[in-house]
Amino acid sequence: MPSWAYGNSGTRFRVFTQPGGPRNPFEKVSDAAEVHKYTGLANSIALHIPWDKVDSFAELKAHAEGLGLWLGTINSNTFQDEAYMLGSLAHSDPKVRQKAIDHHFECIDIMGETGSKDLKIWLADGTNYPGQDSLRKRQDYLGQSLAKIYERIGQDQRLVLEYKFFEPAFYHTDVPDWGTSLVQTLALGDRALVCLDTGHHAPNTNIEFIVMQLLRLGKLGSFDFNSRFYADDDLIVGAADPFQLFRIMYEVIQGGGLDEGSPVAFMLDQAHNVEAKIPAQIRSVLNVQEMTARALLVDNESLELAQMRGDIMAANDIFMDAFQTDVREELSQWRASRGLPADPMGAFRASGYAEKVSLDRVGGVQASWGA
Ligand code: PSV
Ligand code: MN
Repeated sequence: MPSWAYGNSGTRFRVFTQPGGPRNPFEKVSDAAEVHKYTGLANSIALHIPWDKVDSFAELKAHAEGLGLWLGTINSNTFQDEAYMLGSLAHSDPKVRQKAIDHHFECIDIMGETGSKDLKIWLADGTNYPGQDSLRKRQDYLGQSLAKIYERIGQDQRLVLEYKFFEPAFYHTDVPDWGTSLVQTLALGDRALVCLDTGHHAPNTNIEFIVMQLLRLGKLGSFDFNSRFYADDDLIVGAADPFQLFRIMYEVIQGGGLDEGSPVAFMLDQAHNVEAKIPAQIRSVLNVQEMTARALLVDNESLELAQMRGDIMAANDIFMDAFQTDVREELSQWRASRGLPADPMGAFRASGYAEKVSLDRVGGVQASWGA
């Protein structure tokens, strides 16, 4: 789960507040623990630095562990400092690049304290106008900066490089696609992998193909799950297109991404601008579970036979049969058999947690996207 999903967020038009919003990383962790409590599926929370900087990460870790969570991926942030207006790791000024590299060193130090395994890098670097800067030089600078960061990470740690085709840069982005992330991480080494954010592709991109290819190459490090109707909407995963989520999970399963010891870290990266945040995270986790369960139902033996016969319609029927199977009742039973509530959304609503925190959290400033 992303810590930032619990704070207020919004668009450039307005960031709306919600009653009971967390005011610091400790309260974000407490909210995240609610999601795990009712789903049994989300036992880790990723932090964003500097948004989640605290005086003592040991204390934050103890707080998380006390609630049954561990502190997961550390996300760097080189997109909110004045110095980064024209880029960070790919900036043409070596002083700005060094500042961004130093920020990543700080993130690596924090990983040592939190016990985090992954350093996730997403860059806002890019240009708005043709000719604004040299595409080629920036790519070389990026490679050099990443190499310095990679050198610092521990043997049991990884660097995951996230791509995004546009925004905030509109003409070119320095890591726009999985190909660029792949070549940059291949140049670094085995502990550098690609992060696939499902919202970071042009409309109609076949994301499951990318999933298949990265798994095939052993280079899929992590997911940022969310869904989109138009741009990088960061909506609840599976809300816009459950069938796409099913197809992605099918390729994950086929490629060994769900196997014991799989290198794939499954994360949500969502912003709940107007909906209640904890229920939105519960719904997201359940959507992934549901589409995973359906994808596990594909009769692969019959599918392979149909594929070998060239029987297009039979193959498609087998695939669609699994997608169209309602697994909700069986998942309720699965939960009940583990001492979890059969209906996590209902159980959270009935718990009174939302009402309680809105009464308790008096004073202070609510955390929001950017703090
Ligand atoms: C960028 O759009 C992104 O997907 C990256 O993962 C950032 O760290 C995150 O969103 C911040 O909201
Ligand atoms: Mn992301």
